[in-house]
Formats: sequence, structure tokens, C-alpha cells
Amino acid sequence: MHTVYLSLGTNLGNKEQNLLTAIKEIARRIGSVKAQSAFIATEPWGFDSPNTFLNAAICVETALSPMALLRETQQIERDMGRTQKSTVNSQRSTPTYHDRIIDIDILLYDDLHITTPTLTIPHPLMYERDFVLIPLKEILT
Ligand code: PH2
Ligand code: MG
Ligand code: MG
Repeated sequence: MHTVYLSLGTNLGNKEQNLLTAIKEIARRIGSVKAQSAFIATEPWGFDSPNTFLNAAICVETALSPMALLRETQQIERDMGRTQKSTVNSQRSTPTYHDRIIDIDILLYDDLHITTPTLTIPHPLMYERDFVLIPLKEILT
């Protein structure tokens, strides 16, 4: 079994319900949810939007490999109706973010460090983001 920390974020629709639905789907498809932070309201970081966020972090025990975990989190995002993904401007390598029903990001996977074209663990921007660090700190053991 592997211990993973996930960051959840939403800034469209019924945000509290979106987080609850995502957590329920994660428990069903990924593994047992060991800890769940409070839901915190945050201002959009890295882009302009009138829609504020609700963010949370959870700890999950899973048998899935990192790539299988990524596939499942992305499938849950699609099943919940997410359409646009963040895109990276290759000239400046700065991401462009969009409003979203749900975003599920992999922060930590055991003590693994990997860099692949589609997945980097630990999440490369997590240490710059209070909306990630505050909920994560609450549940880190
Ligand atoms: N996610 C982003 C970019 N900016 N800002 C907040 N407050 N919360 C997020 O979850 C978030 C963000 C990229 O996924
Ligand atoms: Mg994200
Ligand atoms: Mg994401």
C-alpha cells in the first residue's frame, strides 16, 4: 500500500458538493481516505477570475501506481464534467489556468520523486501555493 496526498480545488457550481463528490469517488476508485482537511475559501492564484475557490487536501492509502493514480484522478475530473485543462505556454513555460468544476492534483506519493512528461511528484508548484500548503499542513502526520 502507498500513502498519497492529493490537493482538491473547485471554483464553479456548488463547490462544497463538488469537493464531497470528488472525495466519495476517490474513496470508491482509488483507496481509503485516511484524513481530510477543512475546506478553505481562497482567491484565484495565477489567473484572474471572479470565481473564488474552495480547496482541500486529503490523504489516501492506495494500491495504484503513480501513473494509474493519475489516470483515475483525471477520469474522475472528466466524469464530474471538467472540460478545459491548464495549458502551458511553451514560449514562456507559464501555465494558463481556467475556472473548473474540480481539479485533483497529486502532491506526494510515499517518498517518491519522479519527473515524467505527464506527471511530476512532488507537485512542482506545491511549495509556492498557500491554498495547497495550509490544508496539507493540517493533515500531514
Ligand atoms: N489551482 C490552480 C491555479 N490557481 N488558485 C486557487 N486559489 N486554488 C486552486 O486550486 C488553484 C488556483 C491550478 O490548478
Ligand atoms: Mg491544479
Ligand atoms: Mg490538475
